[in-house]
Amino acid sequence: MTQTPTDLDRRFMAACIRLSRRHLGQTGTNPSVGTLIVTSGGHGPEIVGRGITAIGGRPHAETVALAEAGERARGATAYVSLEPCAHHGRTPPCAEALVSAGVSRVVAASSDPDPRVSGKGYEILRAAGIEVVPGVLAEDALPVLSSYLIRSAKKRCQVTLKLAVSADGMIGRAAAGQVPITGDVARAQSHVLRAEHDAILVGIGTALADNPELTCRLPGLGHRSPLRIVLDRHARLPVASRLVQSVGDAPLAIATVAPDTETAQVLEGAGVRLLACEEHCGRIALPELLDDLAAQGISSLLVEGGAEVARTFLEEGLADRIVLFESDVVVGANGIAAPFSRATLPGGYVQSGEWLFGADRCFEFTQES
Ligand code: AOF
Ligand code: ZN
Repeated sequence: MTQTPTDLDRRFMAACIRLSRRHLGQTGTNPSVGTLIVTSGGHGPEIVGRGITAIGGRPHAETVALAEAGERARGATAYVSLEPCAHHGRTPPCAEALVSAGVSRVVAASSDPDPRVSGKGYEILRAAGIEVVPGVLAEDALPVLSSYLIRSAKKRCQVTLKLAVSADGMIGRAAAGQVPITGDVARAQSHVLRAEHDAILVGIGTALADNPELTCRLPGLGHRSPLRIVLDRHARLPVASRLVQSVGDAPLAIATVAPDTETAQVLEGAGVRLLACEEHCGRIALPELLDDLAAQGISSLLVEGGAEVARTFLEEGLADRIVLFESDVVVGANGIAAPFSRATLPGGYVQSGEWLFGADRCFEFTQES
C-alpha cells in the first residue's frame, strides 16, 4: 500500500485547494475546506464530486462532495485540503462518511489541530482499510487555512495588515480625503482581500478623514463585504458617515471604551454594533479585542489604516501577514508618511508572495512561526 503521492495526486490537490479558497471569509469558525472525489475510469481520471465547506460553516466539504458523487464514490480517491473530521457535530464525522461511501484512497493536505479531530480522522480511515496519503501540498493549503490555524493556536483572529505606498513613501495626503495611490487592478485586488476576510478594521482618524465605505464593491460580490469595525474610543463616528449610512449593506461595529455615552447610543440606534473594549495606555487594548473577535467567530481581520493603527499592530507583534502595494504615484507636499516600507519591516517576516497588478507591485510577508 503506497503512501507516496503521484503527480496526478498533486494536480488534483492543487485544484482542490483552489476550490477551497472560494468560501474564504464565509465559514465563520470553520475553515473553508475543499474536497474532490475522483474516479479513474477507462478514459482517465474524472471528477465526480466537488465540495467546499458551506457558507456559515456547515455542511462540511466532504458531505457536499459525496452527495454529488453518490454511488460513483465507491472505489474513488477523495482529495481533501484538511484532515476529515472525526467528531459528531450536526452531521456524522466526515471520516465515517468517506468510509460508508466506499472511497479507497484519501489524499489530504493539512492535518487538523482541533483536538476532536487531530489524527483521529486519519485513524478512522486507516482502520477501515482506506489508503491515506497525508501532507500533500500542505504548504499550498496554508494560505487558505491560516486564519483557522492561527485562531486555533493563538485563540485570537488572524491579522492581515494592508498598506498602499506611493513612490515617495506616502499613504495619503493630509486633509485631502482619499488620495488614489494604486490603480484599478490593484484596487480590485484589495476588494478581493475584503471578500476573503471575516472583518475589516480602520481607526477613527481614517474613518473621519477618508469617509470610506469599506465594502466589497466587486461586481456580484457585494454580499461578501466583511464586518466593518472602527477603532473609535470615544464613539465619534458621525451618523452621516458613509460607514453608518451603508449599514444596511454590510454590518458595522465600533470598538469603543465609551459604549454608554449618548453618541454611542445614537450609533447603536442607527444599527451599529458596539464592542465594549478595554483601554491600555490611552488606546483600545488590541490583544483583548482580537481575543473577543475570535470568541465571536471572527477568524480573520484585515487592517486597512491608517498609519498609526498599522504601526500599533506592528509594534505589538499582532500582524500575522502584511500585504504591501507599491505604486509609482508621487504624493508630494503634505504627504502622510507610510508607517513602514519593505526596507523597514521589523524582523520576523518572510516574503511569501509577489505580484504585479496593473502598474502596481504587491508584496506579501508572513510572520515566521
Ligand atoms: C471537515 N470538513 O469542510 C470542515 C471541517 O462545528 P462543526 O461540527 O462544524 O466542526 C467544526 C470543526 O470541523 C472544525 O474545528 C474543524 O476541525 C472541522 N472542519 N472538517 O471534515 C470541513 N470545515
Ligand atoms: Zn467534517
